[in-house]
Amino acid sequence: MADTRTAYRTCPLCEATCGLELTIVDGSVTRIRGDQADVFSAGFICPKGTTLGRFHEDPDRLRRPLVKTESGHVEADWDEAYRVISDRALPLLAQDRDRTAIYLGNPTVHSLDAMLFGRAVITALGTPSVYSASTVDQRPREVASGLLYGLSVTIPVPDVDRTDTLLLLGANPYVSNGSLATAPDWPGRIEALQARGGTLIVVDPVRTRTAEQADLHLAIRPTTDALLLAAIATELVRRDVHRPDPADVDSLDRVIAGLAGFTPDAVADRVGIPASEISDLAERLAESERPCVYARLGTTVTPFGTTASWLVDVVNALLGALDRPGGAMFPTNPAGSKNTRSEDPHGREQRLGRRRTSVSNRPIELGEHPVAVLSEEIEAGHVGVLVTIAGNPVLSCPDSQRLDEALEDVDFMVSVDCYLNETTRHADVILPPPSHLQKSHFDLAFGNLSIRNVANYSPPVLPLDEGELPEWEVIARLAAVLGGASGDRAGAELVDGMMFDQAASGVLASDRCPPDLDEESVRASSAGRTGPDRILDVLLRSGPWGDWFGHGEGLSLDRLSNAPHGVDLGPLEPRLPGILSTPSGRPEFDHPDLMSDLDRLRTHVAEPNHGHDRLELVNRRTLRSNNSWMHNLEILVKGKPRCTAMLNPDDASARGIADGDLVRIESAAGLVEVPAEVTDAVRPGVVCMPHGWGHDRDGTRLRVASAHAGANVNRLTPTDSIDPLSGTSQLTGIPVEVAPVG
Ligand SMILES: Nc1nc2c(c(=O)[nH]1)N[C@H]1C(S)=C(S)[C@@H](COP(=O)(O)OP(=O)(O)OC[C@H]3O[C@@H](n4cnc5c(=O)[nH]c(N)nc54)[C@H](O)[C@@H]3O)O[C@H]1N2
Ligand SMILES: Nc1nc2c(c(=O)[nH]1)N[C@H]1C(S)=C(S)[C@@H](COP(=O)(O)OP(=O)(O)OC[C@H]3O[C@@H](n4cnc5c(=O)[nH]c(N)nc54)[C@H](O)[C@@H]3O)O[C@H]1N2
Ligand code: SF4
Ligand SMILES: [Mo]
Repeated sequence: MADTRTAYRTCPLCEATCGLELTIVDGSVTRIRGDQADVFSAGFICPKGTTLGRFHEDPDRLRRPLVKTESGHVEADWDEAYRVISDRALPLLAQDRDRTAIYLGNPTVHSLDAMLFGRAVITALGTPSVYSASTVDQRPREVASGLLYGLSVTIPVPDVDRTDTLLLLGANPYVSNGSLATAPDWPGRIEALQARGGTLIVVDPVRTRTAEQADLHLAIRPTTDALLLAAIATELVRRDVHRPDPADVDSLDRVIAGLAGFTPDAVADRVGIPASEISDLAERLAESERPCVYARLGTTVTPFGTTASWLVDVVNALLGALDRPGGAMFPTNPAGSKNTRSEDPHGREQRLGRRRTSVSNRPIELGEHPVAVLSEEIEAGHVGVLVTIAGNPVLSCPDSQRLDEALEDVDFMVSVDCYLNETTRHADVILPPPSHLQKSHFDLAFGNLSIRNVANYSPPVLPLDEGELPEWEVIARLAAVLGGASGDRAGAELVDGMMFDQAASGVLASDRCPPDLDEESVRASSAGRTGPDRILDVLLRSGPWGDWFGHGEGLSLDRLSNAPHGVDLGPLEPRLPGILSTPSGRPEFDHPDLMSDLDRLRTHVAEPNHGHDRLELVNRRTLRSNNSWMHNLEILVKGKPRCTAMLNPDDASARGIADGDLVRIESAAGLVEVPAEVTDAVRPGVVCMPHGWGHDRDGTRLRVASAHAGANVNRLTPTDSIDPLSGTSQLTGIPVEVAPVG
């Protein structure tokens, strides 16, 4: 008799946090489908979510540590791997802890273990140089939030379920399933918006799946969203249809004065949208009862990412849509976050650019070096020891060829990763986590970004196999070794104890801690648990919906463990001014660091439009990819190649390029060759490639991915163009030349 069971868990692959229903027969996952009873996703799932069983079984997925030798990477046991780290890294650390760096990749945010224990590695390393995928992604949004609201985690999200006019810029949630706006089933939610008579407007140089669904698609020129938003703002004011919160009128008036001159007429040619259409767009937003503006990746990876993010909030505020149901609202993280902990709205003044990198003087914001400088810092000899956790910067970071070469110069590199891939092949030691189905899951980060307040915990679905360690322990042992302790179970327990103490002391320091709660009771309540689950329990119980260790009805890990489909905490509620942490106690719309960027924005109006000799390169995502790392699953890569360059028919015929021809794309940084896909979905002057491909390097162990290698778009992106406010790399609107090969 087969042993068949059903398990439920949240998908850890992307921000949509879909509930999954897994059928497990004799210890193997035989089916994954959407969990119809999940309180948030109600059965929605995408093709990636069904592959977690295949990922678990992928023979290329690492089960044992690898140590680099003269003849390549060889398996080692855990003790030996940590001994190599201690033998090789500790002498380097003893010389100079400043000559160290860490890179944290995107899946860190999706891993409870890595979220909680990655910090211990940073502390143990004592490094001043933290890098992450944020500076090739959302950092401008966070920097804008830091200035506007006092905290970078205070990010407004679109209230998709209640809006009646949604203006989406630089986002393709039909494919990406959303970002900085956690919502399973974006397609269903957008269709529901339209079914209730609402409107979707998409601004994107490409007619994406999302744009196809839109009531109106405006094909903007890349990098110019800040100009469009400025023109919408001036137009709302000119028509006298703005309706801001009275408390914000003064600061918004100063912004409006600063925006004078950014009229629809003035920006139309540069943004590539007729002035009359910009004016109509402003009118549509103003006439709507519950408008909402939301912008994402296409607007942040530009030289004006921070300014665009700011102007999104300015337009929302002018529309009276900020912090209002149906507008752009602030979630309340059930595991707590900086914006749930303090009742005091008055924070310190924030200023940008106080710290700078050593080689090219780039801003270090929110404690992180822009990843664009990693290669130059290595070249300058500043990185003796490098740690990467869940990242593949050799594919995901600008001028990837240069970084690939620079990594050879790092004295000692250790990676915590599931694969021997383009990045980890440089590592002296690779420490593999178990598969996602073997760890517990809770989305610590997405509670800050969720369009509904929801809490959902998943225990591991499959046990660890012989010789595997939980991910938190892999990372905790690494922290222990780098901190000079032992790299065994005892070392991990030491680090675990320290991380728990930190969380427990946070409880007692909280404004909301009941007066009779003492440290003893906090400790006693977590008895029997270790690792991330123990810390998570403390965070939940002391969070905004917490049970305060038996003082109320609220959330605890026990309660969530008994709710496999999640706990719905209701729609978002207005939170201003309570969550602000600014000197004025209001949003600082006229923050001087933001206002002072308007002169630079003015010069952007006058910059020449590319589009004839030189095209502008933009990026896309594909439904069956997840950044760079799911291409080793046959089911996701089979069929026609997805790594193509989409070209407008006019641009293609002007170059003698036919659909399917191999083309050469060349930028100041490098060149790639990919098949052309001729389509009027891209606006003239634009060429569009997906990111995350290029699995053609030697020394990897990705048998399926290397058979579907594709080309790496980041061979074309330069390191020298960044948003000077946030340090984020420009990845879109890169000038390129495109020609047929041969
Ligand atoms: N299937 C899949 N889903 C994913 C991922 C994945 O790799 N695959 N990655 C996940 C991650 S890490 C993230 S951050 C999210 C990102 O999710 P989204 O923010 O939705 O980003 P993209 O899907 O890349 O869509 C960005 C859009 O911006 C457009 N664009 C480019 N330049 C400009 C511009 O200058 N202005 C405007 N207005 N638009 C522009 C592009 O054409 C593209 O359609 O997706 C997540 N989800
Ligand atoms: N040109 C261009 N470049 C881009 C983008 C773009 O749109 N265009 N998008 C940017 C964005 S938004 C992002 S977020 C970055 C992503 O950039 P990265 O985070 O650097 O790259 P990923 O491809 O997500 O690599 C994830 C790595 O983590 C490993 N991994 C997966 N799950 C786990 C886990 O649970 N634990 C551990 N320890 N390892 C795990 C995988 O094997 C892989 O090596 O790329 C950025 N780069
Ligand atoms: S949309 Fe994202 S969370 Fe949902 S199943 Fe797909 S990968 Fe998983
Ligand atoms: Mo991302």
